[in-house]
Amino acid sequence: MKRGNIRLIGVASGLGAQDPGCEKGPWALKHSHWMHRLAEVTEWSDLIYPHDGLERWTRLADLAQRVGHEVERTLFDGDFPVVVGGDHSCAMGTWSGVARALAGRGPLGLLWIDAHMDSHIPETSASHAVHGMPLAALLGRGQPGLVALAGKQPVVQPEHVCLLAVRSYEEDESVLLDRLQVRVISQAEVQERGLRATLAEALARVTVGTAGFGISFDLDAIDPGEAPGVGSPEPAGLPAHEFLAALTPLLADPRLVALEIAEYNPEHDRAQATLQLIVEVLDRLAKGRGGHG
Ligand SMILES: [Mn+2]
Repeated sequence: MKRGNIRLIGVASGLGAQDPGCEKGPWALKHSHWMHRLAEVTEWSDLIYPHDGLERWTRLADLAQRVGHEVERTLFDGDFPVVVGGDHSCAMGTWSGVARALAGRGPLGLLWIDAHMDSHIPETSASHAVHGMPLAALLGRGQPGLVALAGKQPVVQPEHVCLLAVRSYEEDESVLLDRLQVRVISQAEVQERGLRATLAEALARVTVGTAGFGISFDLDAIDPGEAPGVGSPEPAGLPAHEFLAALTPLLADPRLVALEIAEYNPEHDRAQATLQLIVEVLDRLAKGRGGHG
């Protein structure tokens, strides 16, 4: 059976971030010459922009709804969705769309690769930046308009979620994830046990008892020396090369249903290092899924 194309869904929004520069990320990727080698195995949806003139929560909820519909339609067409942010608040749309598409087949597993926990609720967030909240919303916690995006809630069950490479968070986030019993693999634990062992555990977590799993990859998980093009860099992250090698089998895993790559900020990139990292991930995804990228 022919496997579907990879459809890139660019979310050109920095509405959820304090530094809105990542709104330029999808456009920069789409028009980069590095994408030429993937032209035969990928196709782009029209970039999704936030609507003007509405109140911020409403704009974010509307944006997430449109992202979710595009993701759902992509899966319905038999293609493989890759959401390219934009700030990480796009995740609320991405994974609610995937969960809807999987409904009836079983729950969604979600591997969240990120320097942060993204598990604030509005009451605990000093910045009120929504890109610090998407995982809490997907777990059914937080601003009602954002939590209800999936149509049913929560989008993911705590036991089917695993965070990896976390090294910067606030107490309230950690308390919430602990209470929900979400598995958090810190960057310190990755360093202690190794990337292969921790990724293997994470994969088990998101595949046991699920109908498929997704990967939400915040580029700030990678060491900022190698991926400087992000909005909220955190020192001492994952080494890019080793991470790519360890991630490659997951990108080829038939249980993988969608991928998200968030927080690419071309204004902070150096020598297009972050851009090239994204292209490398997409290339490995295309090869893993039987394309010829
Ligand atoms: Mn994030």
